[in-house]
Amino acid sequence: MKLYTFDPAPNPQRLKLFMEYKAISIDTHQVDFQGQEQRSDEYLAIIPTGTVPALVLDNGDILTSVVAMTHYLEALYPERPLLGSTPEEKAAVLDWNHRLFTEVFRAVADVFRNTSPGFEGRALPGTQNYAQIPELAERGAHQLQHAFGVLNGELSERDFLAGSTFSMADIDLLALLHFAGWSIKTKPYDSLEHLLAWQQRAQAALEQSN
Ligand SMILES: N[C@@H](CCC(=O)N[C@@H](CS)C(=O)NCC(=O)O)C(=O)O
Repeated sequence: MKLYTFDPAPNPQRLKLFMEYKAISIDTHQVDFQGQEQRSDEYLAIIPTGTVPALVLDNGDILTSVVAMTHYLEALYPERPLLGSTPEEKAAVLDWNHRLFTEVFRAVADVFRNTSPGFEGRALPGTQNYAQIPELAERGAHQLQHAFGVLNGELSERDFLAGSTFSMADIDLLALLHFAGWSIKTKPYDSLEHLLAWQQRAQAALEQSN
């Protein structure tokens, strides 16, 4: 098995935290984002999506989404489960994964990629060149603030996102807050006390892995 990744990027970060918590190590190649290695002919010959992370399995199959990689790895390494134990927990973790990825990560990425000079003409990851659209950045900023409020409400009712147990849903949200902090300098307002208290709790649970 071989992992192609670039640890500081947000989706690689989700996978990195998952692997650290479960003490999984895999032969890894850190892709040179600075040098645009992910768009090179050599990289595209191995990973046609031109994205990271990507996991090449021993049978040659390639996984290009964190959700698939975590499901595969959890099946191989069931200790310290992060994807839920009961049918309800498993469904809740997947539900949060989908909501956070399609709505909230997307909102932060819309702001970041449609405003940063470094992403001019590359507003979406992958092999195609897309122009920046300033209105998407504006929409993303609103969407993110709305999502923070919704999350604050949800977290007033339970300790962790998917219930009483720390899970991949919490890792996804921790990675998302980190991403929003460095990329678009946005963090939840102090008034969102349940979200901020959860952040402390989830960070402590994550660090128990070390
Ligand atoms: N669908 C992928 C997301 C892959 C993705 O968007 N990766 C970004 C880094 S966070 C990327 O490869 N960007 C390359 C680029 O912008 O050229 C997943 O679920 O992990």
